Amino acid sequence: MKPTIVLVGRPNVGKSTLFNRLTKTRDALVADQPGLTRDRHYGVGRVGDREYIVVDTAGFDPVAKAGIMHEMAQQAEQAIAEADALLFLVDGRVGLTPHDEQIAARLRRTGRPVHLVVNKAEGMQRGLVAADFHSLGLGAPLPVSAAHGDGVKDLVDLVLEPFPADEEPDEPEAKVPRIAIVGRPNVGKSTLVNALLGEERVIAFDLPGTTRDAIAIPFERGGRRYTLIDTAGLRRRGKIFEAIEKFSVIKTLQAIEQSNVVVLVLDATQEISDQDAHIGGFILDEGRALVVAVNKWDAVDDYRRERIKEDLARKLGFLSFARFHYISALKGSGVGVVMKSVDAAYAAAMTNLATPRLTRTLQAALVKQAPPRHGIFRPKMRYAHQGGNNPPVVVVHGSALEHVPASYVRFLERTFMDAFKLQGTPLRIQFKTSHNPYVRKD
Ligand SMILES: Nc1nc2c(ncn2[C@@H]2O[C@H](COP(=O)(O)OP(=O)(O)OP(=O)(O)O)[C@@H](O)[C@H]2O)c(=O)[nH]1
Ligand SMILES: [Mg+2]
Repeated sequence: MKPTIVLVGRPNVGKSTLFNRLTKTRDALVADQPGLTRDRHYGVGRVGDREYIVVDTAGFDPVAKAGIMHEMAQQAEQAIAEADALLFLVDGRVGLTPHDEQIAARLRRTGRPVHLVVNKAEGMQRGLVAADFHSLGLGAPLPVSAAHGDGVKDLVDLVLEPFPADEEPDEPEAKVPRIAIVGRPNVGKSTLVNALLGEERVIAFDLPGTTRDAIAIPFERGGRRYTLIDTAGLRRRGKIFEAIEKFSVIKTLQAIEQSNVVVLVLDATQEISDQDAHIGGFILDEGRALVVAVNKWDAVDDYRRERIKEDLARKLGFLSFARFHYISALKGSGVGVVMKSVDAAYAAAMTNLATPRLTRTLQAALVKQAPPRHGIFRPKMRYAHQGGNNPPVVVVHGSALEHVPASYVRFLERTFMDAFKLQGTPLRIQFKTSHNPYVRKD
């Protein structure tokens, strides 16, 4: 499971700047989708092949007690409680302030690992800029420049060091689809899960791995086996699931990351919110297979049904690779079709794409529409092969491919998805500029 790094510090120390730097490389791997706005407080980053979740806690103030600041502070408190590592940012140009001391005192009480990061240290002497902050009693201050990148790579290496790298799960157990059911509070996740499990008995006991792992619950339905990831907003109490009061974005992200297929539950009686869209954005960013269940369909009239469909097309258009189902978890209607789509989405996510057919599809796409020339560069695509599953990755070989625009990448994605009839999973294109075999490199 990816470790969660939470950024804390008083206003203006550079949390958002560091957040952007920590998540930038990862975002660049995913083609921009129209209509997709990323939540600028939660993101996934990577160094080498190590990935991590980053949270920017803007507005964290241990003394704020009311109003919107209080609301934001609560979110921040929750992120701090769920952090694997805390990065406490201070401003090396301003020096130590009383506010820093208050935050430090608060962070020490959490008992979580805290790294003291002295930002805006570019062009300053490491020892000098750090000296002021030893008195916080949080260990050696680490000077960085979020704006220029100095020291950031070392910082991430240090922070990630205690966390084991994820191993690819490819035991037979990994062949059982792992399903996460996610959504905002009160959309009906637990009702859906209970409808899903129905009278079926849970076929094994909970399998907690480490304490950091989500709990996985094996079950059987229609003769097929699945594993349900016990998620944010959902906890098992005896035999049934119930909603827990606290919605956790971090736990939602972790569940998405640990699953093969996500069922995103929406509430037909409510507007589609930014939070719904942001969760959808994470699912897309993680490349997960997806089924959307628009719940409480029994509780809305025809007028409202039309409105919600328009709303969905407008706000969640970037999830059009997924099947949308209109269901009533309470009445048990639509649950079967959701599971049918889960099966189809899983199959699509795990499909093997034969190389000759991939290359033929690529060539047909090139005939239909060649990638545009970019200045003096003319991208050339030669052949394609599969580079992974869940999501399926198509590796395209050629030259000058760094100049292919995002719109053309999306055209290729659509072409491959149509050709292979992939329903319910996103697909990634990866470009490889091949070496010229006639040029010796010694
Ligand atoms: N010189 C210098 N300036 C920086 C650095 N990092 C951030 N800044 C500047 O500091 C200011 C605040 O940066 P933000 O990233 O918005 O700070 P923040 O902690 O997110 O602020 P709040 O969200 O208001 O709590 C901006 O003007 C940044 O350009 C740095 O490494 N060096
Ligand atoms: Mg900020």
